[in-house]
Amino acid sequence: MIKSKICDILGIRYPIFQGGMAWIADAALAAAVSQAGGLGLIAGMNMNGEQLRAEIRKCRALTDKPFGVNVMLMSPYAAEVAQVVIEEKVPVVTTGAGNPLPLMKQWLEAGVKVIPVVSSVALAQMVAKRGATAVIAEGGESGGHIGEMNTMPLVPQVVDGVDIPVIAAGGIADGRGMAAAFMLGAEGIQMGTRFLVAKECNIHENYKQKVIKAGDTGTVVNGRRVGHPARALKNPFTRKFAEIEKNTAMTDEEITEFGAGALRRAAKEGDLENGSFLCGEIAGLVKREQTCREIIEEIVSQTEDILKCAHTRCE
Ligand code: TUI
Repeated sequence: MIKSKICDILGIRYPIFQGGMAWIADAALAAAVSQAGGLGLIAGMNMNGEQLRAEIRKCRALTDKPFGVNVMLMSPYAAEVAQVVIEEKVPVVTTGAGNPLPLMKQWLEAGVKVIPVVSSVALAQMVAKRGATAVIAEGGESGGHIGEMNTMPLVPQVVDGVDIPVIAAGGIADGRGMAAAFMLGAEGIQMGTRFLVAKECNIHENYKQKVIKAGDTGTVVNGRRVGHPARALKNPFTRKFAEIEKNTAMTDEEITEFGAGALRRAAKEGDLENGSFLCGEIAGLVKREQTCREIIEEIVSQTEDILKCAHTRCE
């Protein structure tokens, strides 16, 4: 049975988190993951406070299991979303794309558990000192906004740097990845890409088909020039983005403007030309649509099998 301290801390069956993917992770997906024994997360990024409140209530109607909200710290709604999390008594928040310290005190005082995504040991230590329950060490193999480091070197260094549980993220989509995360000292995993093709994931069918068809070199990172690197499936949008980033005549503001609305165009409209299909490097392993329960049970069973006979691999 794959279980770790974080399961007891959060009251979940398996130490598997679903990434809080903007425009994607809604109440239906979060509830399905939580019902299957993982930790479902609603993405707060694309919602204002009242929209998030409605989504939280919808999730509560679908599951009595614990679920959380992901607060994207660069969102213009971060402060109001942070307040709604408290008012709605959401038990756990994850944060992304920045330093959560300014919001942490109010959450901790309200009894909300805080699990920040970190992309360095320094940030992990800072949030651990200020009361984080755990950290998610997310490497640059992930889809969406990424930091500088990759999962393999990041996870063990964060594990050595803090004495709270570490959840590994970035490049994990099956039991091999989960077992490897445990070997690095993590006590759980977070996955986004694998859940993109969950039956309960309400994204446009074009998005799911692009993930399923992607191979090992199917993703690319754009946005480094403007300080917002993000990994997405290659398409006309990412090619155009790469061109304009190289163009010194374009200002950073014009580049940022070019990216505006692209996540919605991908997730909701399936716009293959102008959408940004955020996706991790592990997409090549993701080959079919399954329910969240099938995904989670398959990964748990694979991980158990691998860990049971791990020693035979180096005899
Ligand atoms: O947040 C994510 N992934 C995201 S957010 C998003 S929406 C967006 N769209 C366009 C541009 C930017 C964002 C799409 N995907 N993942 C969590 C994550 N957080 N990955 C990396 C980090 C991170 C990076 C630096 C966390 C903290 C950090 O600290 C910097 C600091 O201020 O110390």
